[in-house]
Amino acid sequence: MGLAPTDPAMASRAPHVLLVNPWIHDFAAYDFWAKPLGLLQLGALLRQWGIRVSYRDCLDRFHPTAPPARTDGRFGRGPYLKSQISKPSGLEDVPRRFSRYGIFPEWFREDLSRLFPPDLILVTSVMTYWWTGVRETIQVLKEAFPSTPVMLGGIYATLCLEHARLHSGADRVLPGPGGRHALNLAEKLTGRSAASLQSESRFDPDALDTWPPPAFDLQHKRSYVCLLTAVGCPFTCPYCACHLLAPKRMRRSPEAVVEEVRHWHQACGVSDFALYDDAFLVDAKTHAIPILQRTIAMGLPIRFHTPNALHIREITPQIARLLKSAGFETLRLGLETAIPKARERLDHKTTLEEFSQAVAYLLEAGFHGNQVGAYLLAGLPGQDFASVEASIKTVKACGVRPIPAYYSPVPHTALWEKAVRSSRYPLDADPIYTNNALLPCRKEPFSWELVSRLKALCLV
Ligand code: B12
Ligand code: SF4
Repeated sequence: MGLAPTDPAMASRAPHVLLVNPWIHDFAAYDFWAKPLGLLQLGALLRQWGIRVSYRDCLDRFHPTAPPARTDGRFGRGPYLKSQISKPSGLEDVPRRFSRYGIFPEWFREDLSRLFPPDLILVTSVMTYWWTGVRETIQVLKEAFPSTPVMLGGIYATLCLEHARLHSGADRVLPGPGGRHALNLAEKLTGRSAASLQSESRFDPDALDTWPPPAFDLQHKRSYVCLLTAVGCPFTCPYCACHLLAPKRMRRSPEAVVEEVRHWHQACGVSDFALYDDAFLVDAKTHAIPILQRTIAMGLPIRFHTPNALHIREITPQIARLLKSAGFETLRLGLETAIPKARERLDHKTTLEEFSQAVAYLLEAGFHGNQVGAYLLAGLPGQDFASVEASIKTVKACGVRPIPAYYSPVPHTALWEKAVRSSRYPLDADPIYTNNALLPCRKEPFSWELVSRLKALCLV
């Protein structure tokens, strides 16, 4: 990627698209295996149609101007740079510092000044409550390239479409999955028909195996790579927007997944892989099991992490053994609550019996209790914190780590209306209030005392 002064090749006539991963504005942020996978997928698609792609990552921990990056979080994770900024209006009374996470604005401006002006800029977005970071990024892009159209997509853009149209500063907001958008944009940029682009690349937006591997090579460094083996989930949990973000379940072939892993390991020395799937273990017989078996057969010294949680119900003794042999290092399970009544009301993805059974299988397979974490939702509308404390104790009693997942209300989910009614903030007026760090659905103001108590209880 070009931080070097403008590459003369850039001045040639092939269309040029700049991809941008925006800053995060938040009370806290850390690179827990967080990469703009969707944006890098679009980059790979555009490139294969002959479009020149540049990439600027406002969250780059390995920026050439930065001091050597710390990866003290292990397995490739680590802290972002940060600069304190003023709190957004409405949050002035929160007793926490608010920061811009990522590279300093002057570095970003300098990087942009070295680029040949792009024909189009694509900006991604993730958490709804990070939207002010998106807006600031777009402001800087507009100063640098006033006549280049800026298009915004991604999760915030999809979940808060009208808000993004009004407030992000983008010229257009393109919600939903990106494959078709990429094709339409490539058609306009290259002047070729979508049909000819598709037949040349055999690309079908609805067939994941026809997508090229995400363009992780555009990053300065790959301390880990994120993998997506399938999109979509058969469940519709009331707190989750998966059904909206990935309405159709699509899987890649086990061969393609394993080849991608081999490629990143052999070509770039990547040892850590974070699985972004919503439902990796669903239909395991034809999906996860062959992927795990092929991974084991490759015999590479690699590790896998599942920050996005595995489905507890699908964990059998065989799957537990395969996960262990394939090099799974960090396992997260989507338990959400361990209170029997609350469990039944919350979702249908697991039961407490299935949880303790799955944990037993994992421990028998050789996982250490510290490697296995159970996410517990905290701060749900009307939730009593004593129940979170009780869940923590139950999880600990099973011999694995409880991990509180502070609830972030998500528009268009079944729980949204209740969240809006129970929040002390006007959630539907501004996505900034959906920040899980605020515990926005509690009537009482944010309390360090409560968060510290939960943290202390979770210590093993
Ligand atoms: C992976 C993931 C994470 C990763 C980090 C992801 C990241 N990059 O930061 C981890 C595990 C760390 C994480 C953590 C959390 N997450 Co999360 N996470 C996801 C997940 C499962 C997948 C996101 C993803 O990368 N998908 C794969 C890529 C390929 O998709 P994509 O980025 O959407 O890109 C596609 C399109 O959007 C589009 N596109 C993207 N960019 C662009 C740009 C343009 C111009 C165009 C045209 C198109 C386009 O094209 C792509 C291909 O189709 C989503 C759920 C989901 N299914 O989307 C939840 C989700 C985003 N997470 C969510 C939540 C709640 C959280 C947590 C708060 C959980 C908790 N309580 O602790 C934390 C917060 C972390 C923090 N503060 O840093 C919520 C969002 C909440 C919100 N209010 O926004 C989601 C939606 C899940 C849910 N509950 O519904 N998460
Ligand atoms: S099982 Fe997980 S990914 Fe699927 S809908 Fe429920 S929370 Fe979302």
